Amino acid sequence: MTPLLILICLVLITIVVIQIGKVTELASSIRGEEDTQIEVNRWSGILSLIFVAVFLIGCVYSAAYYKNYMLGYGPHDSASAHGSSIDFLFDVTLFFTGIVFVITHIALFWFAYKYQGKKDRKAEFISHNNKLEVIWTLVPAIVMTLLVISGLDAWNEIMPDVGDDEDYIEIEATGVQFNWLLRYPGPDNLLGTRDFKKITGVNPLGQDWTDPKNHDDLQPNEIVLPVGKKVRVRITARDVLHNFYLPHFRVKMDAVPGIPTYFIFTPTKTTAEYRQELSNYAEYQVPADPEDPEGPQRWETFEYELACAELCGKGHFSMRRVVRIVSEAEYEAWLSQQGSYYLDNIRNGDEDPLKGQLLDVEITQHKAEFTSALKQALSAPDTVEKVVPLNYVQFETGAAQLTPDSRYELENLADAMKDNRNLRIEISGHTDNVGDAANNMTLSQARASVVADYLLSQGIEASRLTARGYGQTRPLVSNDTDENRAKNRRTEFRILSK
Ligand SMILES: [Cu+2]
Repeated sequence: MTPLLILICLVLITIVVIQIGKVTELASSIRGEEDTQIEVNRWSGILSLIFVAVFLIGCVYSAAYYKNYMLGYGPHDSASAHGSSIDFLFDVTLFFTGIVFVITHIALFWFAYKYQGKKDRKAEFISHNNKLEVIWTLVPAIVMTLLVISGLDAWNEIMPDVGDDEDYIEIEATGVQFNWLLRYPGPDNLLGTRDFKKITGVNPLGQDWTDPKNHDDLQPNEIVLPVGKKVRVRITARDVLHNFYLPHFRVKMDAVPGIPTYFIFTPTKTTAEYRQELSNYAEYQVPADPEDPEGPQRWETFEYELACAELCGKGHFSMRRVVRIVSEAEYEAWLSQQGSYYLDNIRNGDEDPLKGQLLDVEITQHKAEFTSALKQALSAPDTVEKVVPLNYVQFETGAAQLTPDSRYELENLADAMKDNRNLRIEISGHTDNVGDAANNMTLSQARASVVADYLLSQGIEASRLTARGYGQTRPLVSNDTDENRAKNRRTEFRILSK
């Protein structure tokens, strides 16, 4: 109802204004005020010329003034390999449209001045002019064709997919309301499969946990990439439209639910290098926080960013993510600190279809733990005791019977003995304080011997091995909680000589 009333009011107001206009016109012609009108026309013409001059000078001045804030100018050279071709295309377009912009604005206001209403001046009627029409159709058509062709050329150069033999990193960005979910492939360099039907609260991407490629995938909060390495970003969305936009790298691609797409780019400047570039410009030599004049300057706090360039809803602003471009070594260090999403959040929980099974990724991880503990022990000074835990050698409860999965850790140990021919070790078994101390002693001795027997069966010389049970006499921590008792039930070895 209200919109209808407003509409009626608007229509009535328009009619009133038109009627007043007509009355005024009629009244002035009756009173012979044609001269006044001509004076008004003259002033309108002069003011039009002043306006267009101020407007065009203002355009040029503001462009020059804000140059160092605009992408493609000042310090904002593209930070990716393909970016300069996009910037070039932008400049070419700006050149042609700039010429048209200036000419049409000058012509528009010049005509208003030149052909202002005067006494005895009559409008000329031209039905058509072939020559003019050919010119204003052909010139834009040629320019448009040139722009489109060079645009397609740049597109084809930027968009080919990576070849099989190419060295690249593949990451994935999924737009959700209102967030980017980022995924890295982990050490296997392969992203695992997804199925939207598998999406749950703890599985926001719908990853299929029976696919081993998913087991080492990471879900970091920021994008960290090594400089100079080709990156393929898989882009998709879970709900509404989003847009994956990395302004400094001239990367921009719609993220559409159900239509996975990609963008390939190679970062060419680290964050630190970009900051260095910014530090040369006065605009960035001011405090980043105006409240804190002594604090860091704008160039020091600069970060590349991932933005959503689609107006996706009221939480749109919160989709910003920091992008860090670092050296290869820093990237590797960062990567090694990121935990697998599956192992940290899903493993052995309610949603884990592989609950209780040992996974390849865990076998690899356990081997890495063993290798690093051994390396540390081998390089330790002789004054300290060199003990290496065998965390994944486990026995059936109350028995000296190895669990099937223990073989992987035993293989690690056997390999270490073969690789280090002079290594002599003492294998030791330990228990918690539950049960009879004498029984515990016997049990731990039996367990240590089982490990030694395994090594003997692998061809390791008996002279390099001793096995000893310590029962409950050497707890690592006090036996006060279940967790602590589990830590004390352990098998380890001590390096006697190397
Ligand atoms: Cu969005």
